Amino acid sequence: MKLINLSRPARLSSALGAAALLLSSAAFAHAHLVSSEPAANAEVAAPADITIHFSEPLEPAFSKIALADAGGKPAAPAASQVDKHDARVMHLPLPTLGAGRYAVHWTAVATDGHRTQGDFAFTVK
Ligand SMILES: [Cu+2]
Repeated sequence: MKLINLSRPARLSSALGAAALLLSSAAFAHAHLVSSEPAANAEVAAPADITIHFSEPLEPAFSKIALADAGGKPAAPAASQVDKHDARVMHLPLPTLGAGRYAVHWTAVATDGHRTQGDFAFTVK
């Protein structure tokens, strides 16, 4: 009787532990923005490209960066690319940008198929 009473909470806590592990590994597998160049809200000289570092490797086919000018028009004709040497990094080559504020929209699909996305802006002096 005493053994059964002791084993129940033990089983329950190990089940909770397994569930917590599953949850945290699923959350960990999402690709989150770690840093970017230009940084969010930075004021910079016209950059040659936008580079975003993510927490997880990306699926190149479904991940992208788009850039819009202050009027909402696309400002970068080239396609973004996942870095050949580090799949956690994505680049968008840029034409020479005029002064103004630009909005970056990124979509990142991690290797587990989970999609994350976000926006940030920067200003070209
Ligand atoms: Cu995920």
